[in-house]
Amino acid sequence: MSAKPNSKFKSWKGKDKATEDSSGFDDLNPTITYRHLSAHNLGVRDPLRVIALCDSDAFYAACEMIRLGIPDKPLVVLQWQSLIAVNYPARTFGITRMMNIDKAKELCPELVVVHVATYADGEQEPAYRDNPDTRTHKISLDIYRRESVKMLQLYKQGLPENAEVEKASIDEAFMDLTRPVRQILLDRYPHLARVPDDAPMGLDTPIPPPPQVSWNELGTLVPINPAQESDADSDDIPSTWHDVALSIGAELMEKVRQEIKAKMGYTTSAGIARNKFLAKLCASYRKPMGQSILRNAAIPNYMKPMAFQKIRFLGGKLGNALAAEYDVSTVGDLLSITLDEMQNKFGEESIWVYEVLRGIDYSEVKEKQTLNKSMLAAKNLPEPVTKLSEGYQWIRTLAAELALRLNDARETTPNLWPKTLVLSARDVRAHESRRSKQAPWPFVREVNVDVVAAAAEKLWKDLIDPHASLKIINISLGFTGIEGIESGLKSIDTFFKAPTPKRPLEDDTTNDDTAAKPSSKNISKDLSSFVCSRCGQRSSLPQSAIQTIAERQSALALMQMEHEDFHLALDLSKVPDPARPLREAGRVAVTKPAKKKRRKESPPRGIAKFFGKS
Ligand code: TTP
Ligand code: CA
Ligand code: CA
Repeated sequence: MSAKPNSKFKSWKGKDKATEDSSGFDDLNPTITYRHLSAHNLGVRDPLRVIALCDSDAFYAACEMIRLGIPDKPLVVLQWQSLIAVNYPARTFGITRMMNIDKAKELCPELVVVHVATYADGEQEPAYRDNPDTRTHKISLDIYRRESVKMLQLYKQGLPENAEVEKASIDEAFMDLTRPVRQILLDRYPHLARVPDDAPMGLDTPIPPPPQVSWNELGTLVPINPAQESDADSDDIPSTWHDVALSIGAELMEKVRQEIKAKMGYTTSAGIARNKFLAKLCASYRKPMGQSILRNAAIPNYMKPMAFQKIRFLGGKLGNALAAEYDVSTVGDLLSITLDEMQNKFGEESIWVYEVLRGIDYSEVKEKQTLNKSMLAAKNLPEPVTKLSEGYQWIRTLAAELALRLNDARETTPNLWPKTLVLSARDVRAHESRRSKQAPWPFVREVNVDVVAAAAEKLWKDLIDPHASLKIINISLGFTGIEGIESGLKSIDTFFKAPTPKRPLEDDTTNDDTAAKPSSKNISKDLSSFVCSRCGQRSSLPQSAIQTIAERQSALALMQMEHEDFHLALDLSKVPDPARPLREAGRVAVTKPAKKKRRKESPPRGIAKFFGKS
């Protein structure tokens, strides 16, 4: 439960109109009372909130350095012709991600060039090759995914249990350190844990002034006054209790980053601040091997010179519209615009723009369900498939990837059970751009390329008319409805313990006993529709598609998968970044608007028009 804001915490309540001089940075040094310290869960409005974002340095390149046992050599990772990762030694030669590989070799003749592993037709495992063939090979990012999973586990193990860890991309994670920091703070300053008998306002009495923080060894401070030389300001400016909290967070991060280095060999960089947006933003302030701390007092001067179009979601049409409307480019330029004006021009929901410009972000750090409900291997074909027989080589390649992904996932969650195998193909000429077939997946423990390929080939034959002329440009193969051990086993149990209590749709003749149970709480009881947890939209199956329970479930799973594709496409269209071949690496995360004046979880309305397709 969040504590009721006391009347004297005016800054907790919505914004007053921004004034020219305050610019709305009005909550940088909130008064901390005993009530704050005794409250168990102030959530995202905790005035002593401490969030960190930890990102691996030159991640894919680091994975390859460690795999090859060459710690200090300049190295780049190539995906076809694009440089996708450049290690720090290579960066000293002026090599950048945008560069052409020949140019990179020219700058550094001893450059180690690793092409990402690829799957070739019929191979069960991806392999490293110097010159993989785009026409027959498929990229494998499996080793990076595996390292990523291990690293996330180490973050969780290395931090106190009450820290929250959320994977943010393949090489980064957010950590909410507020609770462990609070505990350490109260241990170190036990006088804060108890309201003194003579406290004039009881629980609402402000706590005594904080000690001066010594930031040595804790990281790089983003300066409060960047114009001044050196970090002299850190000693002169009295610390706040939030600074004390940040410094404890920095200790925790230092420790966990050292553990990652010791156990896995990776160096990381972290940003530590009062929310996710700022933590992500300052994580790249000093890279590599650094942690940067953004004190509240440093927020205004850090934000003001920033090009606002660099901020996620302000990079696209909305950013362009703001730039055009006011003919400006920096955050500072936009601070004189009042909330009212912004909302009049860009809709009520633009409060999140107003807030983000002031470094305010109330999004939560939340551990996502680590279990992916679906797994997809897809390939854009270099040459279109024009007849049935040409598809088999790709199906085998995709089957190999899918089998490996499932087996990898089973290493962390044994007995993962996908319920459905879905094959889909996109024909350039067809009216319906993507056609699919799916089948229930049996509970087989041994999943290998042969088993998956055999099932997929069957689907392929069902999908493709041998007499039709084809022009298929993309094939994807996926597992959907993946469940973990407990639910899987329970389902099998109930299968053996017939008769089971009535289930709403037990008109089925298949033996897919779990099918009666929606795999997700978002799926309607009668398996006719699901509600997307991201946009709240309900999608229903057409009546004709509904036959057996297994078919309903497969069709729903497919619909969910396609709906997720749609969100992915939408996300990508919000952050135009054509130079990026892969989407795994995170950008500045302004996760969705904060709550005030907002409709619950609904997508922005007034500003929605700025997020459409270009
Ligand atoms: P990043 O974290 O953006 O970059 P990085 O880890 O290589 O370097 P830095 O030290 O600056 O953080 O991306 C993580 C990985 O994601 C990167 O190693 C390779 C992959 N990636 C791509 O495949 N394509 C891209 O365009 C980007 C940006 C990353
Ligand atoms: Ca990185
Ligand atoms: Ca990253």
